Amino acid sequence: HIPRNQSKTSSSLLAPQRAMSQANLALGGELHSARRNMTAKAQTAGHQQSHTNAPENPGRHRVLRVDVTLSPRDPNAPGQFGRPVVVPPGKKEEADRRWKEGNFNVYLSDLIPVDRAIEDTRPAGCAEQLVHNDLPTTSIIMCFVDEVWSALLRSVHSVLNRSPPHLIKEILLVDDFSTKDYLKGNLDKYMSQFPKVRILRLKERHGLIRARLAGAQNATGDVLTFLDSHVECNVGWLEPLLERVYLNRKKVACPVIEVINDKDMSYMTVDNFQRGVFTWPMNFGWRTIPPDVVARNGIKETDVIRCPVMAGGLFSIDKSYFYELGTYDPGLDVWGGENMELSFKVWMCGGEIEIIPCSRVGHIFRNDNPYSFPKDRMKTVERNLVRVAEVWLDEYKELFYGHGDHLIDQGLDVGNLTQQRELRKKLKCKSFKWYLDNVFPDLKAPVVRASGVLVNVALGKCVSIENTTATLEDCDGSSQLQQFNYSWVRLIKHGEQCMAPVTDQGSLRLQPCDNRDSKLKWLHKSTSGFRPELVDHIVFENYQQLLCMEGNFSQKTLKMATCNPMEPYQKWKFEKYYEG
Ligand code: UD2
Ligand code: MN
Repeated sequence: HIPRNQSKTSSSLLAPQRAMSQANLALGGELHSARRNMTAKAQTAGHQQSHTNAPENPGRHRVLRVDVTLSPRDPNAPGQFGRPVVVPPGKKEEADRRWKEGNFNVYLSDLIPVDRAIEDTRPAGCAEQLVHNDLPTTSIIMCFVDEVWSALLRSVHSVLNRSPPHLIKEILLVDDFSTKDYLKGNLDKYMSQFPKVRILRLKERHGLIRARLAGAQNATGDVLTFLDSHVECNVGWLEPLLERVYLNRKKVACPVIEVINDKDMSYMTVDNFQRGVFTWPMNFGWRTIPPDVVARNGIKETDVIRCPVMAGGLFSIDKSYFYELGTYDPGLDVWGGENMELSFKVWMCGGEIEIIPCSRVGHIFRNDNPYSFPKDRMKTVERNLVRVAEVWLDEYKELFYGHGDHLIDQGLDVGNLTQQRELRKKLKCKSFKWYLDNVFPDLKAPVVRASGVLVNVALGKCVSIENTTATLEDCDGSSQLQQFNYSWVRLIKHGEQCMAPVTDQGSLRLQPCDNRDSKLKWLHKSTSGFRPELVDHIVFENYQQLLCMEGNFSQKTLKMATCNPMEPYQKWKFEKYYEG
C-alpha cells in the first residue's frame, strides 16, 4: 500500500485565458459584428503594404503588412475572416465521425478555405512598430505526425501569405513517420508549387522533440522558427519575433498563441498580459499579470512579456544559439517536457524567453493527442519530466516528486543523464534557486513541507534525538536535537538522517536517508487534507508498516502502533508548514 496521488502530469496543452470566449461563440453577437467591421476596414486597405521607411529611423521600417488574403478569393466562404462555422444539420453525423481524425472539427476544417483571412488581432500600435531592415532569415520548422490535411495546408499557407518572402529561407515540413497515405504523394505534389517548402521524411517515429532536431539539422536560415502543424499565423507575425532575436541572439521569442476553436474553427483572440508559467509537478499554464501590477508598472499591451517558461510549440531562436545550448535533450521522447527543459536551460544559461504581443499565431487546442504514443503516454511524459527535474531543478526537484509522488516510486528508467549534466556544467549555468529568485519569484517553492520542532499534540512534548533514537522531551525550540524537516517526498529528516521505525522493537530511530525507501516515508494525514492549521487530527502513518507514530507518555519514547484516528497520542504537529 503506497498511497499514489492520481497522476497529475497533464498530457495536453490547455488554451490560454479568453475573456470574450462566450461572446466570441455567440453567433451574431456584438463582438462578431465588431469583427466584421474591422475586417471591412482591413479589406479597403487592400494589398497595400507599408514599405515606408521611417526617415527619422534609418535602417528600420514599419512592420510589413504582408497579407494577400486581405481580399480573399471568396469572402463569403464558411470560416472566412475567422468566423465561426456551423455544421449543416444533415452533416452532423459525418462531422462527429471525423472528429477523432484530429480531435477537433475536421469536417469544418475541410470546409473552410485553406487560405482564409483572419482578423488582425494585434494590439493598437503594433502596425506602427519599427523593425530593422536587415533582419536575419529564418527556417520554419513544422513537425507533424498524421496531421489533418486541411489543417496542415492552412498552416503552410498562413506562413507563405503573411510573412515577408525575403525572410523565409525555407519551410521544412518534418513528417514524423505518418501512417496516412495523403501525407505522402499528395502532399509532395501539393507542396511542389511552393519552391520554399521542403518535406523531410523520417524513417521511423522520432517523436516531436527529435523530429524538431532533424528539422534543425537541415535548416539553412539564421534563425529557427518552430511551429505546430495546425496553426494560422496572423498579420505581421514574423518580423517582431526576428527583431527580438536580432537585438539579442540569446532572446527566444514566442508569439501570443491565440485560439482556433476546435468546435467551430473560429479564430479567437486571448487576454493580454499572460505569462507562461508552471505549477508543480511541472504542468505548463498561463498566468495573467494582475491588473494592479500592470497599472503600477505602466505595462502597455504592446510590451514584451518575460516568461518563466514557454508553451513549447511556437518560437524563434537563433540557430547557432540553439546549438550552443546543446539543442533539446535528445533523450526526451515523443511529446512533453521539452518546453520546460529549453526554458530552464535558456534562463539559467544566460538567455531570455519572451512573449511578443505584436506577433500572434492561432493554434487548434485539443483535449487529447490525436496520434498514438509508441509507449504509454503518461509514462512517456513523466519520464521526460523526471529527466528535466534531475538535470535542472537541484534541491527543488523534491517539490516535483512530492507533488506526484508516484513519480519516484515507479522506478522509471529515465536513461543516462551524464551528458546533460555535463552540458550544464560546461555552459556554467546558474542554479535553480537563481531562476526562482530572478525569473519566477511568484512560484511557491519552499524546499520542505514542514520544519521545526515536532510536537505531540496531546502531550505537549517534542521529539528529540538521543544517540540516534527518538525520544520525547520537553519542547526546546533552540535545541538542535529537536529540529526536523518534513520533506516533499515524505521523509522526516534530522539533518542528513531520516526517521525510521525499528522493525522488531516498535521504536523509532535515525537511519541514512533514501528517497526511495518506503520504510522511511511517512504520510502526514489529517481529516482535512494538508492544512494543519485547520486540522483536528494529524498522524504519521508509515508507508511500509501501515502503523502510526505514537507518543508514549510514561516512558518518554515513541513507538509504532496500530493507526487509530481517535487516539490522541498519535496526533503530531510540526512547528511550521509551508505552502507549495
Ligand atoms: C504543446 C505544444 C507543442 C509541444 C507540446 C509539448 C504549443 C502550441 N504546442 O502541445 O508544440 O511543445 O506542448 O511537448 O505550444 N508531433 C510529431 N511527432 C510526435 C508527436 C507530435 O511530429 O510524435 C507534432 C504534432 O503533429 C504537432 C506538434 O508535434 O504538430 C506538437 O504536438 P501537439 O500539437 O500534439 O502538441 P500540443 O499543441 O498539445
Ligand atoms: Mn498543437
